[in-house]
Amino acid sequence: SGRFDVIVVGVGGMGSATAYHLARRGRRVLGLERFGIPHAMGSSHGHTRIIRMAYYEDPSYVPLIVRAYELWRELQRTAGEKLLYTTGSIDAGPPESWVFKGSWDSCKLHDLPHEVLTGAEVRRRYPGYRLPPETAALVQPDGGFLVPERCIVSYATAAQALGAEFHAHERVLEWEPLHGGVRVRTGRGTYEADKMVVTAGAWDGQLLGFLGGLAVPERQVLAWLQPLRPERFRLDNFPVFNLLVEEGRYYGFPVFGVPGFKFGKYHHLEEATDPETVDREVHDRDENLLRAFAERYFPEGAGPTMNLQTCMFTNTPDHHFVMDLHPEYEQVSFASPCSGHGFKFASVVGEIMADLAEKGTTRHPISPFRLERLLRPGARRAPGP
Ligand code: PYC
Repeated sequence: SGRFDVIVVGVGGMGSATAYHLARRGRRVLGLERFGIPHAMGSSHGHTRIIRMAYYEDPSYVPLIVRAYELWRELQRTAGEKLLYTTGSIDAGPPESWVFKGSWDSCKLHDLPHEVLTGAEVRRRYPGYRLPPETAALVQPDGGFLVPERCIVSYATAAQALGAEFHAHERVLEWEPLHGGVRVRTGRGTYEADKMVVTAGAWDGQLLGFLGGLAVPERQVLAWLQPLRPERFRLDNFPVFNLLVEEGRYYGFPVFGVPGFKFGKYHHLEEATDPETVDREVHDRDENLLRAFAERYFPEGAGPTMNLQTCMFTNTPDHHFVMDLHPEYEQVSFASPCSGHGFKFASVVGEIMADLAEKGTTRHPISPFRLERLLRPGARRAPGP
């Protein structure tokens, strides 16, 4: 047992960053993680995570992603390790689609460098791609990917060097508010702190009852297929993508970390799940759905299967983030139901959560991500078609 300034529950992408920012500000931090640091049971694994500046989901994410890039680059310097790979990003779909137009709007609004190409032009420049010729594609040069496991290790290591304590394989069983603090009981001990930050991803809803129905875990599946033309799926000639086609919305990466081209479909089979019982095996129906996409749009990327993995999204009703103070106990704050597009923001979410824990407010523009909007009727629809 012991007394801390802040207890961070969940040491994945968001929690490791939160612990680091708090430790850097001189706070005594305890990070509690029920699995290992890092682990592959939640939403912060898989070798690569897209980062992109053009933000079709809503341009209000752009100021946050600009700060996230700064913080990732700072972490790279601290860690002495490359964590962020810049490949450029492509956001493509029918010319009137939210993916293409939303991305273009965010570039125009925030004055981001970009180009607009047709599917045919994309194919000439990046020959691994075979998009329908009439596709509209926004190319943004800052896009790329992060190496999530290394980001977590780097934040945790830097936080430890500043005095943060982490306990892995220690599950939080219950917590209670105290006058001026919190008490947290785990499988191994009881701890008290002035503040608590919950960044437990798919487990947020278990720890914070008010998130029930507002942060719904979903099973997700990723495939890595060996490219038949490996020279067309390399870091230097294959931008990460978000692509809306008639089969749905997909995303993908050049070959990195696994000898295969990685991609997935947003909301795969639309399987709401429970993090305790989620099916982490991959079945033929999962692989068949993904392979059919690659065969049509990236046929030279559709060779033998190299890897298949499951992961989880934690979706809010409108698929925008939620990060805020607890509605009843201001000594408790939470983040990370990020609806499948959050990892890239972990660095800045860590800074925001450190602000909320220290002062209850932040200079960052998080008003679109407050809890209150989800409690209002009428604001609940997911974006997109
Ligand atoms: O934000 O580009 C993204 C992304 C891809 C898969 C999940 N999120």
